[in-house]
Amino acid sequence: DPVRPDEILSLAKLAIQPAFQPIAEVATGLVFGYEALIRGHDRLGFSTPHDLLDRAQAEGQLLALEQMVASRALAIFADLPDFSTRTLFLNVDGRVAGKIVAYAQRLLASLEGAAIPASAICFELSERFDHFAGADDLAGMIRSLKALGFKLAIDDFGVGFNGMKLLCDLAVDYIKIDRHFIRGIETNPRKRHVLRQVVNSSHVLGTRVIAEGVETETEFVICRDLGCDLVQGYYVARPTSDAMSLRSAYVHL
Ligand code: G
Ligand code: G
Ligand code: MN
Ligand code: NA
Repeated sequence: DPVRPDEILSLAKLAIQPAFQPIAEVATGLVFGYEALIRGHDRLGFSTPHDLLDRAQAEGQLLALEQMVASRALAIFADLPDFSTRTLFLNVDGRVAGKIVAYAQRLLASLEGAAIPASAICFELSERFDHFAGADDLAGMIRSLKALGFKLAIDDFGVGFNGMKLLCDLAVDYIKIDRHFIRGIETNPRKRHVLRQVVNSSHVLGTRVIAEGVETETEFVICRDLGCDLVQGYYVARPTSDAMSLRSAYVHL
């Protein structure tokens, strides 16, 4: 259902400026894409992402907020050099699961204007919220989004409720391994075993693996050696709103 003008007006009191965090290809150090992360403040000051999302939800404006983040993010993305070779990762809250397909269809129009193909956009669906599994027809929703040309990722993989089920049931393009599995991986062989198996299963299924929250060189090396395709985290780059620092094609790995 369409966003009402008064919803947009109310959200306009918030200054929303997404930060971008690069996601790098392990094999090359090439910047594969960016995750857009909501950042915002109003006259009361800065709010955390969860606070912003919860407040929007309480006011019935969560979808409108997601759309606002997406449109700001698209504008930043389309301004980057070589954006046409990169992917923009957009988080979508599980609480708006039932409206995602309509949202994605509206997004197509903005994408056309910016000459960005749908295949350059990857929606991150968090495993953390079981709302996605509660959506009437999750597999149908994923198929619809894929039919429109979009990419899909399961976010926070491993700490939610449905990760294995989602991996089995759905053809997603990426899983994003939650940073819980990366933290301390150098001293925890159990984490290394689990990550190795998840990577192997994913690859057999045609899904690429993004390791999140990679903070140290040691963590990076282990993720690389265990076959992760892509890495994201402070070791690679911090989220930033400074467009200049997003202009380089490579990160140092
Ligand atoms: O950068 P960080 O602290 O910003 O993000 C905190 C959490 O908020 C993460 O789980 C991230 O996925 C989520 N998040 C960040 N931006 C958005 C957004 O635009 N929409 C949704 N639904 N979640 C977001
Ligand atoms: O849930 P999601 O994966 O979307 O979370 C993204 C969040 O992770 C953002 O809050 C971002 O700021 C944060 N983040 C990104 N890289 C790192 C990292 O290396 N370590 C930690 N602790 N958080 C990170
Ligand atoms: Mn995410
Ligand atoms: Na995550």
